Amino acid sequence: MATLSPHDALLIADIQNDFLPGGALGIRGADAVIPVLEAYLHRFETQGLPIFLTRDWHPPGHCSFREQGGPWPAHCVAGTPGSLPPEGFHTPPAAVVIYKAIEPDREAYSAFQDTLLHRHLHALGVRRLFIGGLATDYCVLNSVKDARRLGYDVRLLKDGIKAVDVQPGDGRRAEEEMIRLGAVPVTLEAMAA
Ligand code: VGL
Ligand code: ZN
Repeated sequence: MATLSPHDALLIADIQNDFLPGGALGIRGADAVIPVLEAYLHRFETQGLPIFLTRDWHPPGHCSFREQGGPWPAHCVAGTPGSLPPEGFHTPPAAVVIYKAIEPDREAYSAFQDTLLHRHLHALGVRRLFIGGLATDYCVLNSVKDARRLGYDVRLLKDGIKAVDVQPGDGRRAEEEMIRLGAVPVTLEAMAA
């Protein structure tokens, strides 16, 4: 796999302040993937290929929050500073933003769950999805699972993902599972410019 084709699209999950170091659900080392993801964005943008960015976009009191008995500290409350991409993160004007987990009583890690992503991709004739972002063991894993189930070829941005690792090894196991499901790992370096 070297060059991009007209049926490719980029999907980047949850580049939002709350998932970055210092955020409400800060992922150690997540800041390091930002320049890498920006480089992927640039590649897809210059080739005029579709770009999708997800945002975890919870109402206050979302069921995944600890106060509601969920597993996470409150994070990515819609429209708050923590829900926004970091200052200076370049969002290509043509990128489509997919808001997920917007219902108070439903958790949704996958970019496909309760969203129009599959319809967008289908309408654009996308067959192969390059998937990266945060977090490897939640949004990325579940989005890759759904993408494979829906019949997309998947390339996993190995150098553009980072895990929460609630249990040590969660990220590694998620990567193994995605590869077992047919996702092919790629790096920026290995992709022709
Ligand atoms: C996610 C933790 C909490 C994710 C969302 O989409 O990766 N992780 N909420
Ligand atoms: Zn969330």
